[in-house]
Amino acid sequence: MTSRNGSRANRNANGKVDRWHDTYCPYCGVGCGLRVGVSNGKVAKVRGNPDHPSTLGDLCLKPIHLPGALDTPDRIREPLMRANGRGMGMGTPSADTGFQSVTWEKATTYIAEKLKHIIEEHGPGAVAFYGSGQFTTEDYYVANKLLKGFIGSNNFDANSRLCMASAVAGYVTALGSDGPPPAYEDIDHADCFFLIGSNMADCHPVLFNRIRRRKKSDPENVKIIVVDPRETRTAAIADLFLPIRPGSDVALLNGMMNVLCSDGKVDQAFIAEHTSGHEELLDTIGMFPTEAAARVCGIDESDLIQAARLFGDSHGVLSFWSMGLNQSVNGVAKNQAVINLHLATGQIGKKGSGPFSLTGQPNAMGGREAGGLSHLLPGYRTIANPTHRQEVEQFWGTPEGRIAPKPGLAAVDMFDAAARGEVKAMWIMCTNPVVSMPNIDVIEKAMSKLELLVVTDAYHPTDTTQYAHVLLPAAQWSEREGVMTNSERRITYLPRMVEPVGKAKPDWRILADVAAAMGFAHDFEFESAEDVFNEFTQLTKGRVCDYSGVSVGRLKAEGPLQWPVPGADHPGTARLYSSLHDGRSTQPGVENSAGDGRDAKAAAVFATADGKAKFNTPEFVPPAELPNRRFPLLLTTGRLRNQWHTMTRTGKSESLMKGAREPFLEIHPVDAVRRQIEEGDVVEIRSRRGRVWAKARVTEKIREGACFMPFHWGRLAGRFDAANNVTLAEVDPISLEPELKACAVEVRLRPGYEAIRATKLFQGLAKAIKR
Ligand SMILES: Nc1nc2c(c(=O)[nH]1)N[C@H]1C(S)=C(S)[C@@H](COP(=O)(O)OP(=O)(O)OC[C@H]3O[C@@H](n4cnc5c(=O)[nH]c(N)nc54)[C@H](O)[C@@H]3O)O[C@H]1N2
Ligand SMILES: Nc1nc2c(c(=O)[nH]1)N[C@H]1C(S)=C(S)[C@@H](COP(=O)(O)OP(=O)(O)OC[C@H]3O[C@@H](n4cnc5c(=O)[nH]c(N)nc54)[C@H](O)[C@@H]3O)O[C@H]1N2
Ligand code: SF4
Ligand SMILES: [Mo]
Repeated sequence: MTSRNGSRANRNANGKVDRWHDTYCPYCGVGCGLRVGVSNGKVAKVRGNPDHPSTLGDLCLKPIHLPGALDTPDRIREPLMRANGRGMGMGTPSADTGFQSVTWEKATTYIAEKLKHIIEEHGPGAVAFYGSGQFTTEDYYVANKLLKGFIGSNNFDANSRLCMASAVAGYVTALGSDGPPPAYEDIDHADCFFLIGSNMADCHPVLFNRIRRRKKSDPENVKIIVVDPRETRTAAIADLFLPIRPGSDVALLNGMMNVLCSDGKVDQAFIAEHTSGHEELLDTIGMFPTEAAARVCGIDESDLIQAARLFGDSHGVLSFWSMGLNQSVNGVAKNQAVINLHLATGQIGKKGSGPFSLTGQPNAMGGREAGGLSHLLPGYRTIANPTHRQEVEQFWGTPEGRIAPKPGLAAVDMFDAAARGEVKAMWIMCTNPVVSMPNIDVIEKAMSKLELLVVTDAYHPTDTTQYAHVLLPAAQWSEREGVMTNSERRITYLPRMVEPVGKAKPDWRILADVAAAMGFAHDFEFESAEDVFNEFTQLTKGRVCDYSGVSVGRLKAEGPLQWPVPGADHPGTARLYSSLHDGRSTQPGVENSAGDGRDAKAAAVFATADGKAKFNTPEFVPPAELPNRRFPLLLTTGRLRNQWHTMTRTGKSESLMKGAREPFLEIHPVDAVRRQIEEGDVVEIRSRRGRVWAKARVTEKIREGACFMPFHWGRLAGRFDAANNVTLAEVDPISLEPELKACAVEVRLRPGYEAIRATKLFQGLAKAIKR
């Protein structure tokens, strides 16, 4: 009864829905398949799509509330420009409406002329684009093609820099290529889950439910280890919970490796045939006796040893991780240290096993494949590689040498350069950096320094749109078609289900129009998103992330496909590196050794020079800012179950807002008592960079010495509501991902709050006496 081609007539009794479409969730990287009911030209109902192979109809609360958030009064309906061409200065009131509506033609011409002028005067390096893992693959592709291939600036970066960059670097340095090896179906086969730095229960709920079902199906034999400084809802299902000190993961992981080695729980044959660097690793690991490692982590040595034994004794271990590892100055090493555990035990490429880094955003994965960071080119190519640059230049038909040989600016550096006046023009699309970047003071400074700030968003005002000189209306989810790829490498087509509000257009289309206005019309002649996708897939042919067998037609007819899909009749690939275990090398992008006279089992499987995965020697580096007498607590930041990032959509739902209407701080009772802080008090959290106010939640679920705050609120909500007022922009030296999970703070009652508390106390007493 269901056709997968995006639409079907409604045959059930629900008279209100005119038609149903199969699509994909615009929120997290689980990438659930949705079935969406449209009524009178509006999205009316959101359900799970039981035919989507990744999630089989499961979904969480967030997308169910999308209908009320899509066509709201604060949607941008037309292109807007400042009357005087200037943006707001710092500290200008937020509800400013000094915008005039203009035609698309006027906005596009203005942007193109202004960009050309800035490039002539200051060179292409003065231009930067900042995009998003919520882009479609087509948006990513066109933005990168324009900036890197035609303007000649590599300054395209995305919010994925704050998110996945450490995972990308971890995979590349260990396996020779990016790309998470396992699939979701491995959950049903694993007997050990190692969840580290990930609050899956709140942030990847549908996958978490699948793990929970697996545990329930065999509670005795399936073991779950959770590593997090906070006792989250994820920790509630753990057999072993390790509440480590923020930032101490490498010590833990190296300590576990030590146990595996000394217990003889490693797979010697696998190590010998398929890996390099194990000897060097052993030398470093020797420096992590379990006792010292446990001390660094602030946990019992016996717990560390038990974690290693659960890992080493299992048949299939799946590790899941996300921001607790990635957002750290030690982020790449943390990724490498997890992958090492899998290489040492041969727990990769086989059913029920593997190192699985979770993507945060719905298309963070597609962005990686489209080359959506400042050091990447499409098809898992890199800027630094001259052959890769040449291949892409030839394909794009752009002059040789047009792609600049050096990686562009990564997010933190990009905004710093703008604040210094070096980057003159910035185009921000599909992200809200004035809330989500660390140390907002610097970001605000950058915003007000720019000569040209173009922002494309669906809503206004946001913390970022209020600074724009030119504000462009984006057609958002449901109003534009495109392709996205989820955490398990599965590619889903999203149909356009309703008309865009007002004059809104898809991001890729706006970019292509500006490209044409700059004089590149011939190279951006895309009629549809499908045209863009078809061009992109050709650039992946023969690469590890091979999409060459994928077409929009196929996705509509057959449903979602998992890359690599190296041919039009190839069914897609559940698991990377599976040939490790069956003696055949079928990994695309890598030599197949069949017939070359070598032992098939020792075939080159990984995309490294010698075909072997590499043990790196991750070194423990403590957080950039350690507690001291002035700032004695370590603040970590993160997410809430019912909110999405800067709340431009989830914040519009009354039921999603329930339970968390204002910023709060989780603090341990011992730390609270020391500061005379009680449950519900409004506190001020100060760091070297700024301050933020929040309601205290006194709880033993956070480690003593640490505290936690969600980062969803920005300054538009209240000047002192933004967690990123206090965070620091120190980055991992390899991935350039900022340390959003640890900064030194002090907490006290908010100045002036004591009087309020006294009054409250008095009123309470008065009430009690009356009764
Ligand atoms: N509801 C909801 N879901 C989301 C999102 C959302 O905004 N809301 N956003 C999506 C996106 S883009 C992302 S990136 C993912 C993020 O998904 P997660 O990474 O699961 O979410 P976070 O809350 O950022 O952080 C995860 C955990 O890391 C822990 N942590 C902090 N410091 C450390 C440390 O040093 N070591 C370890 N081991 N753990 C530490 C925190 O206590 C927290 O529980 O979620 C996605 N899903
Ligand atoms: N302190 C702290 N800070 C963090 C993190 C943390 O854990 N702690 N996590 C970081 C991470 S992992 C991430 S991913 C970021 C996320 O941070 P952001 O990307 O800044 O957050 P979003 O609210 O998702 O921003 C998306 C914006 O795009 C708009 N939008 C929606 N659909 C479309 C569309 O189709 N086109 C266009 N052009 N716009 C659209 C939305 O209205 C919204 O304004 O935050 C980072 N910041
Ligand atoms: S788990 Fe993620 S992808 Fe699935 S419905 Fe929830 S937010 Fe959407
Ligand atoms: Mo993210």
